[in-house]
Amino acid sequence: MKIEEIHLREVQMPLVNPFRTSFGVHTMRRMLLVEIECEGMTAWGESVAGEHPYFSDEFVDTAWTAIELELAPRLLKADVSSGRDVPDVLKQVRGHRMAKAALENAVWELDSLRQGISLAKLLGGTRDKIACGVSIGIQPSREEQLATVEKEVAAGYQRIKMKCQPGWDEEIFAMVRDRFPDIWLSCDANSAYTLEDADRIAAWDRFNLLMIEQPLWYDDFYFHAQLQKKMKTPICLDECIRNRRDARAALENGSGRIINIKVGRVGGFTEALAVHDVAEEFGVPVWCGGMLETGIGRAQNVALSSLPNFKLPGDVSASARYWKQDIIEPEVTVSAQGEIVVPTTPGRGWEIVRERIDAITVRSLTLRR
Ligand code: OSB
Ligand code: MG
Repeated sequence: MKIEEIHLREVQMPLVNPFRTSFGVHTMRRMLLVEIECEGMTAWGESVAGEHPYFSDEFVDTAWTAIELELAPRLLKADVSSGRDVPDVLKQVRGHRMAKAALENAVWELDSLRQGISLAKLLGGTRDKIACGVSIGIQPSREEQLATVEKEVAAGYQRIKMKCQPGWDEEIFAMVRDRFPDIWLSCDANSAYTLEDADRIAAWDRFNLLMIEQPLWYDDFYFHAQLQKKMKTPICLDECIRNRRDARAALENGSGRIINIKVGRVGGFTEALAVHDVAEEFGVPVWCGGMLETGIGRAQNVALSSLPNFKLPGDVSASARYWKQDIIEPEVTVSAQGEIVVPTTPGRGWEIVRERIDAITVRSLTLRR
């Protein structure tokens, strides 16, 4: 496949509710979308890089620059037969994984259209529905925290993850556990703690959490192993897993017992599949993380989540939790059992609404072969 044009755009979408984590608050999402054109077909990808380099070192403007100056020109010179060929085309460029993923995932989508099969099938998915959880941001008050958890449990979500940080942890876990003794409950610190907190964190075993996500430094899995030895609750690794080697090193080292796979964080579907396989080899379950995606990234997360080792509910939830109006149709909905049906039609399985994308586009650029 010779890609003829790559359209890059930045869109800005206000979130229906502010999303607060230990590293900051999102009220609006700035996102890069790429559209590739090839042999009369068009396919889309999304870069999940944030507005600031707070979750990872990439951000919207670095992703834009990397795509414009380095990545898109390489892809436009290449001849690729599938998404699997893209990492090799881009490999001279180090890092910039979220930027790379936007392009690579669009090529996977293109290939699924060309083959007339669903993206899920092309990726090797085996599930016809996926299990959904939610990630709840740090709320303004304890009352609002409890009310939000109650609402999401009532909606049917199978796992509730609570963002936490020092000062917003034990009391919150105790309150929510008390109200819901049996649900799958987890927390995500986004690296808000250090080893000085290790004994206190180890004592969270009393809350019977399904997992504790990335409690320590974003680039560490050495010290996570020391913490994991002290506690029964599995550590789930997010930020620190950049590729299949990290996954293998972390699992050999005992740094965690669960991996959150974010396709942007690992640089695209090829690497996401490889991380999935490494975890499976270790008997370690994975789940699909979220980055407050638009419908494009969300649809692609649904496809990825249909692979067999996605054994725990992901952070892939309904469009309406994020957006007043999503940019795909129909919007992504979750059943009362907390499941999303995996589409079987060719491609991502949800239609792009171009007028809506145009209306929120703040800059765009076309690159040609
Ligand atoms: O750590 O999983 C995270 C959102 C932005 C950055 C990092 C994270 C998150 C989430 C939200 O937890 C998941 C979602 O609902 O998309
Ligand atoms: Mg996380």
